[in-house]
Amino acid sequence: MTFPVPARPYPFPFAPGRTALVVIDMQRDFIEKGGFGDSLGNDVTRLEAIIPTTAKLIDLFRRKKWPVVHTREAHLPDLSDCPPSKISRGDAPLKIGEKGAMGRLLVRGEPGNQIVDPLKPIAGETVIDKPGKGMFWNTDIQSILDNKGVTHLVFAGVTTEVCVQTSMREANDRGYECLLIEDATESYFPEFKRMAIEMIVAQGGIVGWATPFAELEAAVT
Ligand code: C5J
Repeated sequence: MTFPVPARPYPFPFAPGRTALVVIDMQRDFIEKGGFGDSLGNDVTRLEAIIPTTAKLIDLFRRKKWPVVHTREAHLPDLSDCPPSKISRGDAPLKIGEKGAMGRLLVRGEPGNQIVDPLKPIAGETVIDKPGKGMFWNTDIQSILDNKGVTHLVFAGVTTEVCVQTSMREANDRGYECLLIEDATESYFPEFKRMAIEMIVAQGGIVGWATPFAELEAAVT
């Protein structure tokens, strides 16, 4: 059974009981000063603006007892899961694995690698440490979703055109129906966010659907 959620490019077929929320990389490394995003020269304050809407979205899934998955972009302390090309790319003053204001950048267990307090996972929710931009590469997410009978994914998180879009494209290729919540995702570059959403919904939803949180909330309550 599905019911329609108003969305672009046409209503999203929401499947209660078979839909998981995926919150991508809402970790301090990307959202707070002194983290990885900051070290790359980005204005990180743009990203914290979506925390309240993302919190409402998570709360909606919790109230409905639908699955919530959190991801973190995170590497093993010895960086054995991080390609050298990913470390050397760019001219940032601090590289992945080096010590910043919140510990080693993008390394599991470090303070900067934790999800921001207002969106902290609770018991029973899945937390995936992903070494890539996409959530399927080198993770257990596929079997976790299969075990829960999930066929539909609602996406939130950062950044829209990097880890969110990559994960959504990976999910789309694996047969999941994917809906992006437009005001629960953000980019350091407003134009990239806008264009990423346009790319997702173009050509009849070639990657998936997009809608504001209020449309989903109204449709499911
Ligand atoms: C980036 C991400 N932008 N979570 N990671 O490097 O989008």
